[in-house]
Amino acid sequence: MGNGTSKKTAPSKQTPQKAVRRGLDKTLSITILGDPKVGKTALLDQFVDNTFFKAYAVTKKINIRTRIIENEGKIYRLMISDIPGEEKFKPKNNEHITLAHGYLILFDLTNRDSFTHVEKWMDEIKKEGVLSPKIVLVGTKCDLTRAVPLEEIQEYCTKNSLSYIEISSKKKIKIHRPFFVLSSYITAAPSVISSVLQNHQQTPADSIIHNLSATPNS
Ligand SMILES: Nc1nc2c(ncn2[C@@H]2O[C@H](COP(=O)(O)OP(=O)(O)OP(=O)(O)O)[C@@H](O)[C@H]2O)c(=O)[nH]1
Ligand SMILES: [Mg+2]
Repeated sequence: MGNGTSKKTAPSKQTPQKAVRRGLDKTLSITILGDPKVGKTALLDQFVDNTFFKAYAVTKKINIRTRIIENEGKIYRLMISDIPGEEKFKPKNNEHITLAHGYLILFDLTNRDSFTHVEKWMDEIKKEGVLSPKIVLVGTKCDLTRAVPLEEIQEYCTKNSLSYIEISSKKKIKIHRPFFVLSSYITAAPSVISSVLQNHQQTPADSIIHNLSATPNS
């Protein structure tokens, strides 16, 4: 039909989503743990949807959300599981722990018990036999008057080699950082992690976070 010389069709324009998918470096599974009402869902709502709800709605089953981020030149899909804090709504199996690449353990800075219970959430991970779990500790509601002194938290973090970040989902303070810091921690080479942890013994928690994270301030 005489069309042997016709030009090949130009490649179809890629949607940004497709481009991101092609460049996706890895999916990282992150599990958020902590007592009831510490602000797990509020952090996720703010991180994924840029929203904050003043009214408390108890989480009754695992709430899984995803967000794509670019960190240190790589693109990651974060698959984030928000676990009910209430014992009676706890998931029946432990996949949220065994299959996670890393964990955010949240406590409420205005609620001392929720800080004391961090140890319990650490044990939940340890008892599943996760080797060298990547955990970032997050103190929530820093817009309110604190009931847990920073020195005490830092002492705990040094003892347990944890990075620590204080956030407010209500006031949008540092709400991205836990996810970027944990992503860096999960994807870092073992040699980098060990130097990060050594640093951590010597410097205030937030400067470690600054070193780790090539991210926005919020
Ligand atoms: N002032 C203030 N309130 C907050 C903040 N984050 C969460 N809250 C409030 O704390 C309450 C509990 O927050 P949630 O995110 O629902 O708590 P949760 O940890 O998901 O609780 P469970 O689902 O029961 O495990 C809600 O009323 C939120 O509006 C914050 O940064 N500042
Ligand atoms: Mg919740």
